[in-house]
This record gives sequence, structure tokens and C-alpha cells, in this order.
Amino acid sequence: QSERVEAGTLEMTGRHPCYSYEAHHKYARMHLPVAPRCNIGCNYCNRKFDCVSESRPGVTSEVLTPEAARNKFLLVREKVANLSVVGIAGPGDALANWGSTRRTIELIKEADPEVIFCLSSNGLMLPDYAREIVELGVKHVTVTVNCLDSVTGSLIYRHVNYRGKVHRGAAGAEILLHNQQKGIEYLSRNGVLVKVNIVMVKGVNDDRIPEVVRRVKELGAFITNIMPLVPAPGSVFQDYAPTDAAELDRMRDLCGQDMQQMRHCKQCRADAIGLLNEDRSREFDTAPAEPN
Ligand code: CLF
Ligand code: SF4
Repeated sequence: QSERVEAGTLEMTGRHPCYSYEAHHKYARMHLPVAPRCNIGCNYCNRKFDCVSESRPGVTSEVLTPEAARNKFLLVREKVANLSVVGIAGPGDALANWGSTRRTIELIKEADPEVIFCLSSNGLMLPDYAREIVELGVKHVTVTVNCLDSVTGSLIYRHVNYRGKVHRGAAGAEILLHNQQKGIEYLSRNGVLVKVNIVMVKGVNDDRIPEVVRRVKELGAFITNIMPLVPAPGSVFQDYAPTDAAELDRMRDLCGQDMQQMRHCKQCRADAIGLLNEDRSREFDTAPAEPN
């Protein structure tokens, strides 16, 4: 992997609070919620809230236009020290809203060429957009990969809406899992550092997580982030037990033998701002605060 990555990218990664443990005490990120739609149905999600594959359930972020997102970035840059990363992580899927996601990146790049961009996606549209992602100069992409086989996939994904056609069950999962892997390989080969999020669901995909980690390593991924299931109310998995913290740690230890593990993820909102440990998003709300 590192042979294909330019020195400049590794320097950026040293200032990326999610990719570098050391950086997360010092460098801030902001998420711009410009991507409301999603093209798949995960059983741990109810689509009323932010994407659960990269966020904390139960939180709803206000959607911004690309122009409003650029303005918010300019405001936040003045007030938040060491803001290094601008991420697009929902509230739906960054690539299911590619027009807005791309426009937002272009506008912010014009305003500040030093920004490190980061995208988070379920990966369905990666074969379509990976080339443009590379051309835009995005060097950090997160893909959520929960399994490799379509039978397990059919337990996690209700449907996959691919190029206007809805595919259910194993057939849908097959398309998604194929596109995720193809996309990870392409991005990794083209100098992008890919982080793979894996949501650990006991009795569904937990015994298969080590093989997911080995496979994405083969495809060139940089790091994996095994996340706990926090079931969203109203989702198919709403009554499933949240992932036990000790079991999660053991899984990270096991997979750490094969691949670098992220252990400091905070499951942020799609509009999170600040250091990973301090969410300052409410300071920059444009909507009136909700009553407690
Ligand atoms: Fe945002 Fe995600 Fe980029 Fe980080 S978050 S798009 S990689 S800049 Fe980070 Fe938040 Fe965990 Fe995500 S702590 S949920 S891993
Ligand atoms: Fe929900 Fe994210 Fe899954 Fe889409 S990819 S269904 S937003 S958890």
C-alpha cells in the first residue's frame, strides 16, 4: 500500500484525526451534511436519522446545499483551531448524492486548497465515481463493508437500489459487495487511503469479520474500524443487543494481527465539528435549537 501512496498523502494523513491516533488530540474535522439520500437499506438503519454506518443513531443533521456548506466551512475555519479535514458522511450516502458531494468539494477547494477531504460511503456507486474521486484529489475514503458473502449480506441489507433498479435479498447484496470490493481496490491502487468500517452484529456477521479484514487488506485498504452496533429505533435490528464492548475489543485485538485497527472512533454525527472528543456542531446550527 504505502509504495503507491504519495509522500504528500502520508503527510496529510498525519493531520487526519480518524486515520491517525496521534492526530486526533490535535486536529479537528468538520462534516458537511450535503448528502441526504441513500441507495441501500441496512437493517440497523431507519433512514430517519444520520447514516448508521458512520454515525451515531438517533441524530438528525440538517441538510445543506453545496453553497451553504462552503459558507459554513468559511465560518467554522475562523473559529475552530487546527481544522484539517472536511468530511462528507451523510446524513445518507455521499455517493448517492454525487452531484452535491462533488460540487461541495469543488467550492471548498476553490476557497482553500489546503483542505484534506474525506468521504464516507456504502460503496455501491464506487465503480461509477472512483475515477472522479481520484481526479478531484480526494485521498481519504471510508467504505463500510460488513461481510463478503451475499447470504450474510441478505441478513444485513434489505435492498439495494442500483442505477434505478431495486434488488432485494442476496441478489442486492451481491451487487453491493462486488462494487465495494472493486471500488476499494481501484482507490487503493490509485493512491487513496481507504478506511473500512465494519459494523459488528452478534450472530449475524461477527464470526466473519476476520475474513473481511483480511480481504480488504488484500485489496489495499489502509485501516479497518470495527464499530459497535447501536440499533436505531424502528430499524429491523432495533431489538438486537448493542455490541458488547469487551467482545468488540477482543475482535479488534484478533483482527489487529492482520491489519491496523482504528480504536478511537466516536461515531460522529453527519454535521460533527471539532476534535473527535468534542462535538461543537450545535455552536454552528442554522436552525433554532430543539427544546429539551
Ligand atoms: Fe469524517 Fe469519517 Fe472522514 Fe473521519 S469521521 S468521514 S473518516 S473525517 Fe472518524 Fe467519526 Fe469515527 Fe467516522 S470518528 S465516525 S471514523
Ligand atoms: Fe442507513 Fe447508512 Fe445504511 Fe444508508 S448506508 S441505509 S444511510 S446505515
